[in-house]
Amino acid sequence: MVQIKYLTLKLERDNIEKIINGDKRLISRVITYVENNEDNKHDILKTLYKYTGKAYKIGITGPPGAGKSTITDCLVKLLVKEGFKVGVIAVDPTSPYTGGALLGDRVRMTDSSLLENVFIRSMATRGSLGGLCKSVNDVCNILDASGKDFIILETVGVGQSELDIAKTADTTVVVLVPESGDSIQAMKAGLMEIADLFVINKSDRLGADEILTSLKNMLHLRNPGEDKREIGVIKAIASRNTGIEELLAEITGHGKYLKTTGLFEKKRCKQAENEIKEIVNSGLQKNFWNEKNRNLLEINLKKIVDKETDPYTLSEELFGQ
Ligand SMILES: Nc1nc2c(ncn2[C@@H]2O[C@H](COP(=O)(O)OP(=O)(O)O)[C@@H](O)[C@H]2O)c(=O)[nH]1
Ligand SMILES: [Mg+2]
Repeated sequence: MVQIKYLTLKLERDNIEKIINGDKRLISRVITYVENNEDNKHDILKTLYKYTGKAYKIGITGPPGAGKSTITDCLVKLLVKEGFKVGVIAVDPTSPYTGGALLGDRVRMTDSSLLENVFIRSMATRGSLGGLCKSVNDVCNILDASGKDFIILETVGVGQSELDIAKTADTTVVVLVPESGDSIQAMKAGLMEIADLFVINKSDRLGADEILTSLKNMLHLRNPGEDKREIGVIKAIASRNTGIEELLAEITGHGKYLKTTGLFEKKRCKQAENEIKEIVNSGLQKNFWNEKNRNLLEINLKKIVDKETDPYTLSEELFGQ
């Protein structure tokens, strides 16, 4: 309670300005506060929302071990070198980021400029996916309000969650490796649909050209939808910092394409729609499973197993019908 009071009070005064100017300690505290599902967290998010909208959001997804974190690491360094402020949200428990320290120093840059201009947050993939999407959106908004030019979202591409999280990004990069060759044919349509750009990482290994060809063939068969642009496929060796400048050029190119065709605004509207649905869904869940309904469920479980009642009737009772 003390913390709530402190934050709300401070937010009304000068701390808003500190967050907007990128005060790391305060940003960390606000994120933790929001992640912990504190009751008045929406007050904070409401206040910060009007400062959002400036950050360009890059989603990086793909199978575990494909090199997403290594690519993120290189990309962050390149962006900072070009004078940008960057936020990273890693929705992957195995991501090697700790307290702002990035992986090995592959690009010459003083640590202080990284420390000053980069904010990294790892998020646990705790339990429910729905809740996770909302938290990612919340953290994105906080980082956006804090003046980041780019936000990189790293998600491990294994299920529905990263497809949902990809909806948050302006440009979604799907990372594959030569070993993914066989699975490309079987690749979920979903992953194909969310990709604005492909990276064949670990091109130092055998099979990179083969996967490049089969991917391009597949992309020709793809239903282009509204986005008529040809999808870029880039080869990279992230562990040697190779292909990263090309990747950034493709991302920037995609962003420009979206803006000149009017698709960007549409995308942002779609993102807002998804965001609102996530907030409403999480609110419904929270309100619905109140003590009364949890008890009603509890006392009826045995009756369902004994066939004295059934799940359908019980759901109707829960809905108060
Ligand atoms: N041979 C090779 N190894 C790489 C390359 N990029 C990353 N790696 C290595 O692959 C492993 C997994 O990388 P990581 O970035 O953690 O993958 P993530 O799980 O997708 O985030 C690490 O040991 C990296 O050093 C590359 O281009 N070539
Ligand atoms: Mg990773």
